[in-house]
Amino acid sequence: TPRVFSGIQPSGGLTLGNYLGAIKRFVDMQGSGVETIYCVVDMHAITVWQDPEALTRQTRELTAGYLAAGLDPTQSILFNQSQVAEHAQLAWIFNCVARMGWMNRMTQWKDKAGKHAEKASLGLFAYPALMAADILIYHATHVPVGEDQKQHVELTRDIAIKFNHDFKTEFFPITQPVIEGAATRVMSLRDGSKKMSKSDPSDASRINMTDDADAIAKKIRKAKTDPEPLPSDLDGLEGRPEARNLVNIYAALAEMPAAQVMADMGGKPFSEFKPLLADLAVAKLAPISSEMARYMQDPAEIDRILSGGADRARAIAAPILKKTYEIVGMVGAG
Ligand code: AQP
Repeated sequence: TPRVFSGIQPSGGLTLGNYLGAIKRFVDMQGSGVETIYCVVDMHAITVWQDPEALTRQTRELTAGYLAAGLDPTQSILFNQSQVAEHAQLAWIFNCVARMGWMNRMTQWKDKAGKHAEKASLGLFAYPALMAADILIYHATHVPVGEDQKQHVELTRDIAIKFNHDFKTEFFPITQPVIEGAATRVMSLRDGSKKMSKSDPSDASRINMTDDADAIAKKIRKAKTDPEPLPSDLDGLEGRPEARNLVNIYAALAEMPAAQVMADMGGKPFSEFKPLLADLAVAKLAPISSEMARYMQDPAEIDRILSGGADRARAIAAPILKKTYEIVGMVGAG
């Protein structure tokens, strides 16, 4: 059976980008005859400084977000990365398989380290090797991600191919990225050329999953647009990134193709479209955010779910690590 793995960093609050690009799709894949494993990747989060108390809170909040959005911990495996040591153990092997040049080409590394690469953590540079381990420690076949993570999933494939080649084996599968739907790249509400991101300094650039109805409506009302009304087909969005972004958000929230949104909304000025989008966003997000708040009242229950998930994850990961050590020639693994 296909096995799906994906993760999200507890590096801040969840955004609409994380919800539409990741969580919503994780939930949609659940129970459709595939095995689903979803992770709170706390070890990735600490590649940039995280206040320890904030890391704990954000880990629980992200877990609450997964649950509130409909992830069922009896159907899917849900856990935090640091509880399953096999991720870090396989990552070391992959650090020795991957090449410095491959990491140097990663756009996320270039964006996040910027001109100060010497001051970035070694972990930030090695991030994609840990991500490859996250995926391959389960022999996952499919990885649902947003567009921004495509390059890292491709690197995961390169690592599997090189490992298999170096050790003359076919042990690791060649994983498929799954990048589908209208919202694989949700853009900033202030700048249609930048992705919506939890670490953007401007709060007005994103919708947070914890925003209340007023805040959501205000951010959408103030979202950057151009003065033209909406076109009636997708071609008309060419060269209008802000308009395209709002249409894609609408389509993803309404679960309809973007072309259908254009057919319904074509000709409307933004002064009419934005309130419709705001109402839709509030209707879809408010129940999730109140459910998140409810889960957050019982952190012990969240921790219990994560540790139960970690036990199930470890049961899959441990034999795969053991076999990897054997292939590499580590004494004591056999
Ligand atoms: N704007 C986005 N549109 C669509 N998908 C997105 N994802 C993130 N932003 C968007 C997807 O969410 C998943 C988890 O992302 P992550 O938290 O692990 O890392 P990220 O991509 O670095 O997210 P952020 O919000 O941009 O965090 P910061 O600001 O800390 O870097 C991934 O599947 C990602 O594609």
